[in-house]
Amino acid sequence: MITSPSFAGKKFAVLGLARSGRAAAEALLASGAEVIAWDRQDVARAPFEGRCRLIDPLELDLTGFAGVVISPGVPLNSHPIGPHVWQYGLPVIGDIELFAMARPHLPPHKVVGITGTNGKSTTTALVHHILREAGVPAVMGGNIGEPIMAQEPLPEGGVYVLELSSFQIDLTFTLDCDIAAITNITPDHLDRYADFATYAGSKARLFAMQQKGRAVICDEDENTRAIAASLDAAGRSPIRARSSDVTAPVSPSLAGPHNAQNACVAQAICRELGLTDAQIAHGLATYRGLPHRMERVCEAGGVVYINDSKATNAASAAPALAAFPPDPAINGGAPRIHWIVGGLPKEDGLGACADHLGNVAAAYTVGEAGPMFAGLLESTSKVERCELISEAVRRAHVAARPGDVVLLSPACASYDQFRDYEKRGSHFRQMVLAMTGCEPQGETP
Ligand code: UMA
Ligand code: ADP
Repeated sequence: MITSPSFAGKKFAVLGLARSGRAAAEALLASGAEVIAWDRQDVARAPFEGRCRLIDPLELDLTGFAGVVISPGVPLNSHPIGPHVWQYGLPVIGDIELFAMARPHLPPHKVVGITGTNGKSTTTALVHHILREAGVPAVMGGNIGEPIMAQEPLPEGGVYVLELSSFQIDLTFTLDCDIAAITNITPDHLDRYADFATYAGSKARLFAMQQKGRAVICDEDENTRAIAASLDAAGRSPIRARSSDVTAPVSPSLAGPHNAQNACVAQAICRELGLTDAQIAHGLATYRGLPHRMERVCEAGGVVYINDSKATNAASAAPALAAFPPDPAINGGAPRIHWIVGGLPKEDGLGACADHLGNVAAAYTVGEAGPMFAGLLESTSKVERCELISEAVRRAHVAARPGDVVLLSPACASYDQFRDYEKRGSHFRQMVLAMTGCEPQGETP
């Protein structure tokens, strides 16, 4: 775990004790800080029974505290913790800020921070993979995998590759990334922000926090172009990455135009870190994808089942729909996708998915957004109102013909029926394996 002498003897409250909060509290305790911890769930508090004071910071006089650490899942825009803490002139911070505070005591290293609405995890995992293949000590953390404070510090010359969600950036104030990068900005998480401009502004703060590091910006949408222009105006010369920049062959796990965007950002980051084109080309060619992103679960009876549970907004589901166009050699060129869509809605319409409905043989609507999607799709596509993913898989399995694709790419958050997108994807995978009788193809988280 990452600890720091700078936390010793200081007093921190930690609200939220799931993955990131628990790691933050453990790191603070191990560093010799005084920790007051809280989570509304008993099960999350349990590991800290008897080890620190357990009390909701909302009930505390925070005079003398160094800061309050909250989890990214605690909604800063509506939760009373913000106003309560700010009245004491204290910062509300997250685990990434703790990492930033611990950096001066870590062996000399570099930090790469990657944000964007879509493609953060893929770009982060890809940079991490390219570095590891090139023999550079590297870890990835942040919004992906193990929380960063729970990881072992890297030896000198190591690179911390951090995926940073807007929620995490909102809780971070001094992270000076050696390289900060962004893939794209499209509407998302609008329940957590006053409007789209505020959400986009949150992403832009990653670059504002840099002191002398480089910025890598894929400027293929107007919002990222605006960030690049503001950095130009400040004399910062951002590196502009474009999908067409990647000319080396990439692994099948990086198929599709959306992954070209991720690959070009990863390539620009790795060049800036000093890797050779040959090292980068090797990493791009050998990358194996992440679970829940266009993950091929199995093929049964000529039907391919794809788990794209991480597509939690319309912009990320659209590339999945675009990936399987009708083929004249398959079922006379009929649409092939049996699209399982819905969950907790984030947007009112179909967004970029509307451009690819010609590829959809039938839509199986699920979750809270099910009726909305059914209403939007009924005039163009066959619609089956299912409510549950298990029912959707059952009906799609019956309807799909050889050459078709059963695709979970929900364009919605999962929280109406699942703890997170990973649980939703794992549930889909289990349903598919049970329905088809396929063997699991290597268990994923
Ligand atoms: N809680 C309270 N009181 C409240 C609200 C919440 O006590 O009023 C508690 C909850 O009971 C829970 C904790 O606070 O125990 C909230 O934790 P969390 O949801 O932040 O969960 P973590 O396990 O710490 O996960 C977080 C990120 N979660 C979110 O951003 C919502 C994970 O991103 C991240 O991987 C993890 O830290 C590791 O660092 C997940 C995510 O869905 C993957 N991210 C969003 C996305 O990718 O779209 C941004
Ligand atoms: P994030 O971590 O930003 O959510 P991921 O790499 O996990 O991004 O991908 C999430 C979803 O978005 C997947 O369904 C994936 O197919 C899709 N996706 C990945 N990269 C992009 C991109 N650059 N543009 C649009 N969609 C993308």
